Amino acid sequence: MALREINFDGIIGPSHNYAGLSFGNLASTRNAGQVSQPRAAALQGLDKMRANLALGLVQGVFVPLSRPNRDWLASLGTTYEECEQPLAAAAMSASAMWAANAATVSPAPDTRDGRTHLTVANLRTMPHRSHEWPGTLAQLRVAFGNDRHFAVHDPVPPAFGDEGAANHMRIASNHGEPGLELFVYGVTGGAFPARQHLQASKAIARLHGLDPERALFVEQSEAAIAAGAFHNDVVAVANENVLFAHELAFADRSQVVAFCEERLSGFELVEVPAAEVPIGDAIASYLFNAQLVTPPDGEMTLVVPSEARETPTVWSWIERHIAGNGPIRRVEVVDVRQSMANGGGPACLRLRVVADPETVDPRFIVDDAKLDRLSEVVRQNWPVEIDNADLQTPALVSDVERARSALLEELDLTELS
Ligand code: SUG
Repeated sequence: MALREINFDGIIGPSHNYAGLSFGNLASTRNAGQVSQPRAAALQGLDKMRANLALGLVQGVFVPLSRPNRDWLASLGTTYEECEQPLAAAAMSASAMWAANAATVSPAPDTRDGRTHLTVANLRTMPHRSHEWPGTLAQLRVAFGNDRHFAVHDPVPPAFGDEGAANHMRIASNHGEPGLELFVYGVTGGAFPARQHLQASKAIARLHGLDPERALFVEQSEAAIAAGAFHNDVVAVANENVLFAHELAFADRSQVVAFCEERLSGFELVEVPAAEVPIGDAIASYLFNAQLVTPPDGEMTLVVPSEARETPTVWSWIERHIAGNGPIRRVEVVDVRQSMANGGGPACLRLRVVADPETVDPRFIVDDAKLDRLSEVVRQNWPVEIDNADLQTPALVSDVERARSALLEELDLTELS
C-alpha cells in the first residue's frame, strides 16, 4: 500500500464574503464590509491546486457546504428570509473553505488499529463556524467511507473547543513511518479568544488510539494569540522531520524541541527569530501558513502566499534560508488574496491526509482536466461580487444555491445536496 500525503483543498464557495465575523483574526476584522469577489476567490483556490499538481503532489477537494444553512437557522427558530444580523452573515459564511479546520487527522502508522483516524472539528468558538461540522462530517463519511482504511469520528462535545488540523502537527521521518503528533492548545490569548482547548486535543489523541509516548500537548504562547495567531498554523508548520516555527509560537519551545529530539533522529527545527521577523510581520504575511511539502523530487518546498514576497523582513529571511544549507530547498508563491483577506492562507485552505489515494472516494481526487471542468463551473455560476449589504437579497440566495448544485452535479456528488 503506497501512503502519500494528499492535500484536500476546500473549494471556495459562492457565498464568500467579508462580514468581519472572526474576532482575534486581524484580517477578518480589518476587511469587514469590503466587497468580496467569490468567482476570483474560487479561481485562485483552483490555481493553487494546479500548482500542487505541477509539483507532483496528489490533490483532493472538499465541496462548499449548503449556504445559507437553513437547518441551522431552523434550529434557532428562524429562516434566512426573516433572520437578523449577525445570524444572516453567520448562516451564509463560506468559512468551510478553510479545510485545515475541517478535522484532525492521524495517519494509519500512528494509530492502534492501523487505520487513518479523522475527527471532525466542532469549531464551537465562532458562531459562523460552529454549524459547519454536520455538513463536513457528511462529506468526510463519503470521501473516507472505506472503513477498512479510515475511521471518521463525531466531533468532541462542544464543552471543549476544537479547530482541527490547524492546531495539530505531525513529525515523522517520512509520511509512511510512525510519527510524533503535536497538539497545540491555547489557555489565554490576551484580548483574543483561545480557540483550541486542551481537553479537546486529549480526547482526540485517545479516540485516535495514539501511543501516549508519541503525543505531546503544547501550549500556544499567549503572545502569539494576542498578536493575531488565532490558530497555531499561523505561526508554525511541520513536514516530515522538519518543524518550521516562529520563536514566539509556543509557551515553552524547549519542551517541544526536547520531545522531538529524544524520539526522532534527524528532527530539524527551523526557527525564525523575532529579531529577524517580528511576529506582526509573520502574521500579516502568513509566512508560516505555507504548505510545507515534499514533492516526488525530494526537494522540500514552501508554498507561500504572495503577501510573503511583499513583506521585506519575511522575503529576506526566505531568500537567506533557501540560499543556505537548511532543509527547505525551494519556495513557490501563490495568489490566494481573496482568502487571505479573511485570514486564510495556503495552509488554511487544505487538509492533509496521509493515505493510499486508491482508498479515497475518487470523486474527491482531482487532476488537471477535472480542475479545468471545475473552473468552468465557477466561471459560469459563481457571483462576481458580494456586497454585505445585499446578503439577504433573494437573487443572491438563489445564485448561491444554484452555483453549489452545479458543482455537485459536475463532481457527481449530488448525494451531498
Ligand atoms: O476561522 N476566517 C477564518 C480563517 C480560518 C483560517 N484557518 C486556519 N488558520 N487554519 C477563521 O477565523 C472569517 C469570516 C468572516 O469574517 O466573514 C473567518 O472565518
